[in-house]
Amino acid sequence: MTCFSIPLAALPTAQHLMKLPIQLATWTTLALFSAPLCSELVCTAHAEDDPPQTGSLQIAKLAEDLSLELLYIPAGDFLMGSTPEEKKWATGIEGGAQAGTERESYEGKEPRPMRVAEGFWMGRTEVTHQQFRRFVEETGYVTDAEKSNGKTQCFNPAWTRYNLSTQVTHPWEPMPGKSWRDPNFFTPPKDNDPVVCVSWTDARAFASWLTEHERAAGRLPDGLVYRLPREAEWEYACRGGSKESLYFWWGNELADGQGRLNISAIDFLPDRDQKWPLASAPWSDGFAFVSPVDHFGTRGRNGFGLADMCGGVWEVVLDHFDPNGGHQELHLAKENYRPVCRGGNYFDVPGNARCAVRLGLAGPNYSDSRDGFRICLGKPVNSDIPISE
Ligand SMILES: [Ca+2]
Repeated sequence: MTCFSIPLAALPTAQHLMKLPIQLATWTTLALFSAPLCSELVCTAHAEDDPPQTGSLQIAKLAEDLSLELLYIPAGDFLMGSTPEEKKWATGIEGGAQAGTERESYEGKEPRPMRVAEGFWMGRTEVTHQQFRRFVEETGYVTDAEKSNGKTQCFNPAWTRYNLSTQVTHPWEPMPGKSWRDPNFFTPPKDNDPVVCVSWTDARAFASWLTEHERAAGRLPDGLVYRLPREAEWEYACRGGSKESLYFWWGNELADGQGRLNISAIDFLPDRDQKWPLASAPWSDGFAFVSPVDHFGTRGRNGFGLADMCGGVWEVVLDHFDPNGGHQELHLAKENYRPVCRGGNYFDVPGNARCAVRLGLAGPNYSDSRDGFRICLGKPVNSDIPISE
């Protein structure tokens, strides 16, 4: 077995790192201070009997030169949901979310104490274009958007603006022929961009492949699988270990978000002379669409070392949507199930990129150029959910 389990507390300081040769402890440091991880380094086996500690690193090796990193998150307690004050902020002048909709009610009336009873490893970043491409190259997998009559929702460059006084015209439209390979951004996707235009079904297929891939290589820890996180696992991970009910993983202050996340900021639309009309972050994050994963470095990582939990792309989770709030354990709808997505996206205003924000997608085969995913490594919980409709 060649997976890693390195306690965060054992990390050398950045100054020490400059003087150290490449060794086991340096691996974790590199994972936390740079991205992507230096995949050319040789993995060193660790003692599997050692219990993992917060921040312990697990590496799935997708190819000789391509890794996917996950960080250990111990069992723990957190508060799911948001206060009435937070909901009010979200639709206020700073939060910028549209007032008068049901959207904030999906977070539940008040924060509820919840426990994630089992530790797990969470993807350090969203799954990248390159990682997803590797999966497709090895398996020939066809995403929902690429199937006959398939379509995904992409940005329409002919869109001019919101017309809030008459009919709200949205810039995202169903577009046949578009897919994760070409999400209709203004430049081709880059290897380190988060993959988008993938459905809940596609995301689960990636996770299933990764489980088998790592099992075949002898790297899959006993009793664990790669899968989408449960909704409770996602929100617990997003809050970064905080026991408080905070708007963002860094706190309640929007200004402290500068340099931490990719949301609808004052960046201009490509080839246009206007910013996003609902931009509510008074700074540039450098990107009108997706940014490379972990672009914001240490400042963009939460208390568990996870990057882009708020903003970036929506991250679909395992649970089905309950409009009354998320659940501590996996929630499955009896019919007409709609996967939950979390965290907001590059186009969202700050009020829609909070830790508590949650939406239900149209269905398990729906995809969108704002939606991606992050995987975790944990005990299996979903063996009875069909992989596709
Ligand atoms: Ca995200």
